Amino acid sequence: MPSKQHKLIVISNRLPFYKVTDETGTTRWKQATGGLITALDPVLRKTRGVWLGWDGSAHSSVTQTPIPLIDVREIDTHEHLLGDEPGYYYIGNIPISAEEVEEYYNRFSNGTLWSLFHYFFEKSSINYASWNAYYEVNYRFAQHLESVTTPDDIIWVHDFHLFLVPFFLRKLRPQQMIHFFLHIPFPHLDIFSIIPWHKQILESLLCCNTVGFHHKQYLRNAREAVKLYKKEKLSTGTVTIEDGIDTRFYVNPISIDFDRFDTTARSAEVIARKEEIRTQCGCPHLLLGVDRLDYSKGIKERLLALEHLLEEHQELKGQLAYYQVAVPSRENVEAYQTLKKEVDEIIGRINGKFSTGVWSPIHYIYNVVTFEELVALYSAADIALVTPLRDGMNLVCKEYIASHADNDGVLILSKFAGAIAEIKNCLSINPYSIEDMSSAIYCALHMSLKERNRRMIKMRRNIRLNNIQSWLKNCLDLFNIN
Ligand code: ADQ
Repeated sequence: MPSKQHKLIVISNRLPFYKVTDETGTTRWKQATGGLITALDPVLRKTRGVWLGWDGSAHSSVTQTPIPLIDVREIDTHEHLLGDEPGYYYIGNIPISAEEVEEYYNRFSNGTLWSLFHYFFEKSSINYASWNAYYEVNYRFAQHLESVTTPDDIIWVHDFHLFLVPFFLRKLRPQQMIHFFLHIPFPHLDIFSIIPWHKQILESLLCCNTVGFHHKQYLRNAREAVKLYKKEKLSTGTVTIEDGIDTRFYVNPISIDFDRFDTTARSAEVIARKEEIRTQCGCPHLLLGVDRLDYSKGIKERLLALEHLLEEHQELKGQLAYYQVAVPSRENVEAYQTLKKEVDEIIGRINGKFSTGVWSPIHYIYNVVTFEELVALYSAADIALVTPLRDGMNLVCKEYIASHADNDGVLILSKFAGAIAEIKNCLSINPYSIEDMSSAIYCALHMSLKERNRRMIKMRRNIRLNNIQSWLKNCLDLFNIN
């Protein structure tokens, strides 16, 4: 754990709490969840650290006065989503205006960077006004960081929304320890260099003491980009980077709180709910997909694979049900609105084509589900379909494994998910091939119990060992603050 004089300061686009306004107009904070929050909440509580980020709402004023730091005990919702961890930390809410929400968040972060870094360059728009807003907001984040930290603190910047924060902060604090972790893929140079501002992004990464990636290929791609960038710098002399910073690139795949999923899956309530789901499903085989509704997750292609399977194997009609749980995501971005419409249409078409009076192949849950419900769904599912077209890591496949305390279940996993490097006993597929996915599902449906157990036991051993706690420890060891 960080020592007293080296306080850990986390900065990410979103805070671990968000604001909701109820029917009476009263606004209150709610605890958000997710892998990063699970990992960092306990360490920040123990060390009285600080988490800076945005609350997700459009602010009427973004003036540069110091932001107040809020003690999380004051806003504790007593929901205990993360358990009963003692201690406390502070959050600082960085204001973003309505126009910046559109330009910095919707357009540049999600419309340009997310799409390009996931190899969807046809969905990516290059827009100078959005870049300017991204630049401004990143600058503001760095200024707030400076105002609430000391040069002895350890700053940990997370993800693509904040690529430029290290650059601005290094200018303000030449001696500061600055670390960065990228949660999405770092693409090949051919893709990365499409961004007119790719040199600024690299320059900023090279202002960090360490930069972490989920997969060795992302690290290789980043190194290639740096190599080219440094050569360009030497030949043109136009780019300046901070001298004297030795930036260490490393690979440390993020994971999940294995014990939390495992313990919940063994609880009487969740076992009862699992049985209920199986009864409601009414078929011998339950298949499951859990995703943010994002085009990178390959949901459309997966549905088409199921359609293909049912067309090829008429005998499977009435024998399987596919549950698609989708959490609404980035609903103000056009590509996501289009995707939602397409998914609705495909599901309607497939159900229309195959349903009988008593059976429908696809069940669609377009909502956030509680943690216990999620674990019950995972443990009820015979097969998990995790088929992203591209994914930095993907936590869903690890959550599915951790929820199978019965050592049963088959994981079908895309070869384009970062998680594929660690999970060897899945059925690996090409998510662009409908036939490949369809045959993998067929194979999973016919896999013997012995083979399912053999594979699941190995996968569980791996994820139990390589969990969120070990991910965090590896990072903190690198920062020399354990
Ligand atoms: P995401 O793209 O959000 O994360 P992922 O890693 O799959 O993708 O995490 C999604 C999370 O949302 C999972 O924890 C899952 O349980 C939860 N979830 C999904 N649907 C839900 C629903 N309907 N209800 C409740 N919870 C739901 C980014 C990168 C990933 C990387 C992570 C962490 O894109 O590649 O793994 O960060 O670094």
